[in-house]
Amino acid sequence: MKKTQILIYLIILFFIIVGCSRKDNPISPESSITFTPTNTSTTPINSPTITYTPGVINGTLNLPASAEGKNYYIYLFDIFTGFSNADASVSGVCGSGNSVSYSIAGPPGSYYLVVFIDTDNNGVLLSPNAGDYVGVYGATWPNWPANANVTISEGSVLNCDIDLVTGFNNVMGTITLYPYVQTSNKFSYIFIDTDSDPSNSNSVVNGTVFILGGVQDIDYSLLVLVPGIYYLYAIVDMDDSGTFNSGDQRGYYGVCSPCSGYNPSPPPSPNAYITNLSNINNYGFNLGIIP
Ligand SMILES: [Ca+2]
Ligand SMILES: [Ca+2]
Ligand SMILES: [Ca+2]
Repeated sequence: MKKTQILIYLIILFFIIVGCSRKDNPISPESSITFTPTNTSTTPINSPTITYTPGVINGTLNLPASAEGKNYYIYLFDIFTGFSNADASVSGVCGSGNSVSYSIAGPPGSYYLVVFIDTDNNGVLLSPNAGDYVGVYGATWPNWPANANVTISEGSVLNCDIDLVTGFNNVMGTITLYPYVQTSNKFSYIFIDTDSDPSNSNSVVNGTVFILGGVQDIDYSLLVLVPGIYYLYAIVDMDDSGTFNSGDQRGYYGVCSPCSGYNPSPPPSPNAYITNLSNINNYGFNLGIIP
C-alpha cells in the first residue's frame, strides 16, 4: 500500500515538474520559423552589369576659314574638370574647305559640346590658344549656352552643327616675381586649373613665359574656352629640375588683396572668376618661395 502511495506521489510530482518547465520556457515565435540563410557570405553578389547603347552626335563644324590638315578636338562634358576628364571626346584632321563633318558617341546624359581646332599645330596639353578656332554647340563663343544643351538618350542620333570663331586671350595679367632672389633665364609656368595642383591632369589652360634677367614683372595672356571659377597660379622652376619643389617660386591669384606680400600658398577655394568669356579678365599676383 505504501509503495503504491509513493508511486502515485512520484507520478503527480512528475506532472507538476513537466508543467512548470513548460510554463517557464514558452516556445518563442521565432523558434517556429525555419530560416534558411542564403549563401552570400562566401559567394560575392555580382553587381548588375549596366549596359547601354551610346547615342551618336553627327554634325558639321563651320570654320571661319579652311584649316586643312589641322587637328580638331571635340569634347562632351557635363561638369568641366579639364579636357582630359571629358565624358567623351574625339579628334580628327580637318579636310579642305570651310566645313568639317564629325561624329562623336556618348553615354546617355546632358552635356556641353565643345570643339577647338589647333590651327597653329602647337598641341599644348590639348588646350586652345589665341588664334585657334573654337566653338560650343548652341552659342557663338565667347557666348556660352545657359545649360548643358545636348541631351543624349540611349541609341539616339542627334545632329549638332557648330559655328567656330577665332579664339582670343581673355585672361591676362602681370606676375610679380619674388624680389629677393636672382631670376633670369628661367621658365615660368602659368596654370588655370580646377584644383591647386599642377601635377595632375585637370589644368584648363597652361602657358609658359621665359624670364630674361633683370625683370621683376612678367606679363602673361591665356585663352579660357570654358567658363568657370578656377585656381590661377604660376610656378618658376628655379633649379631647372622640371619638377616643382622647395626653393621654386610659386604664387596664386587672390591669396591676399591688395597683395603686398609674397605668398606661395594656395587660396582655400578657387577664386578666379572667368565666367564671362568675352571679358578681358586682368589678374595680377605675386610669387613667393616654396618652403
Ligand atoms: Ca594651338
Ligand atoms: Ca590640377
Ligand atoms: Ca624645380
